[in-house]
Amino acid sequence: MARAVGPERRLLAVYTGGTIGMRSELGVLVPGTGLAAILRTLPMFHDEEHARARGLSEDTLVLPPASRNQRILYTVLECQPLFDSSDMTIAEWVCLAQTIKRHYEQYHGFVVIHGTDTMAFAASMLSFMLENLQKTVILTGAQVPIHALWSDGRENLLGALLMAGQYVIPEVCLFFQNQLFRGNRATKVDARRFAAFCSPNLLPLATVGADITINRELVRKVDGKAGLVVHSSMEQDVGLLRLYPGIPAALPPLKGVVMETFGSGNGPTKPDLLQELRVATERGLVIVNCTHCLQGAVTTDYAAGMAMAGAGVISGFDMTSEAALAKLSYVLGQPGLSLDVRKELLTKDLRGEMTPPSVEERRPSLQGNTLGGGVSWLLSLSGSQGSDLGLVDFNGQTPLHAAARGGHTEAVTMLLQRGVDVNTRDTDGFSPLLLAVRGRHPGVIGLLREAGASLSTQELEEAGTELCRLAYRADLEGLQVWWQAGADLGQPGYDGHSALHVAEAAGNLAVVAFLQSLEGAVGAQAPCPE
Ligand code: ASN
Repeated sequence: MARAVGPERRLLAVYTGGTIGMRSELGVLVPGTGLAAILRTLPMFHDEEHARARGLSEDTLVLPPASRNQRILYTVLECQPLFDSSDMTIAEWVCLAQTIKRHYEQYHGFVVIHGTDTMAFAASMLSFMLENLQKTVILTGAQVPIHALWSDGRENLLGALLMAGQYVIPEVCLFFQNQLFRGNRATKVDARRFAAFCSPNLLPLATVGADITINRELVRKVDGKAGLVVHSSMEQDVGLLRLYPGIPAALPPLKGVVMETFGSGNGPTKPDLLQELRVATERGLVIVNCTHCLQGAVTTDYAAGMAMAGAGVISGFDMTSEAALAKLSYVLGQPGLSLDVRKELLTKDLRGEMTPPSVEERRPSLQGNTLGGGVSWLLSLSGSQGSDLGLVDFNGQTPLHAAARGGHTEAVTMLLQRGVDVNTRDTDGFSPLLLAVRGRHPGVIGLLREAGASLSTQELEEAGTELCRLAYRADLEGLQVWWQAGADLGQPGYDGHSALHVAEAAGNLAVVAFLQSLEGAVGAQAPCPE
């Protein structure tokens, strides 16, 4: 992101329709032609005196000076026909992307004037179609026609022109009510208010007030050398399905579906629906899970969310449904990719459209207790007898539990040398080995296993669901520690599916390869160290 330099910045404003230029006919609003002519009459949009002195051509408008040394010149390209954006389809958005490509070298930036109803879809689609974008593209529009006395159109359009003219923000953005959003993060939330859009899971890239505040760290960086690529081959056979309580087990005949689920990605767990989903995903239907909540992300915290994952539904994390639909169309439209590669692409952040969970967030949270910080105290007890070291806290946890949970190899070694019980259980039946697995401490796991520790039957049986969860999240490290601790990686989850099955369904190739490399071992346990 940089402040644009140079005395003149040239923009192309592509006018596709929408309320901003609409007129009333027989009491209803319809798209109206001649937006450039209206803008020419408004001094905030055109400095006629400067245009004449500069000898600008008829089709070029020029803004009054926004800064001392820079002028923003722009040309309005009116599409034929103009649309209420409710009529826009992927085909129109492909044309739009191609128009930008055709004029890419001629202009410094682009403003797309679009109806608001499907503007978030349009911005999402364009973000996937335009790869290696190095120039600013901003969509904007209005809730009230620009020629009305009280209209948001003037501010929105002027703001979009100023932002695209004065800054290089190499992204597809959406400008509305003084906020510049990443286009594939925005969604329309109000049918009438001027603050019609929000970006529920990402802060705005910029906010305009008396000053312009840019969130520089959010703006995507570009590969300086790569040229613009337009992906016109988008899959049209994709759709959106919103779950509702009691939904029957029938899926639409499409190639890709964005499923809007409840809460954090949950759905009904009735067997016929899960079976329908499983059969469909195995047949090759690609289903992406997005929450129908405005804010938040898809997780597998609930069995009802895990069931979706187990049926082969891919997590859309915190993507808006608009972005997920556009991504699905883009990924399924790419020629020559295998189904597994397509599924893998869907789990990746391609254009800043989603925030996949970090490794830290994937880790199970461990609640500390008083013993957690007492390792130095423990080491100071090196003269104690084994019986003191076997004392328990109110959860029935021994110092070995605490040391294992915290990954303190030195303390574990000392405790084992003092002869503490390696298979001691707390009041929940958890062993130090299980806590070391949950804390991902391979060093401690190795020490405990060498000392003869093993997971209990209960711990082994309950591992199945956790293993499926890790496989779904492509969490190899998590799976490896379970394997090291002697868990049976073929142990089924609560719905009868194994980690391998879940990884295959989710297209997590590295996990599939790992589990297959244990072939013969999956269904058995890691050998116990001598
Ligand atoms: N129906 C209009 C459109 O999307 C709504 C608007 O632009 N405010 O074209």
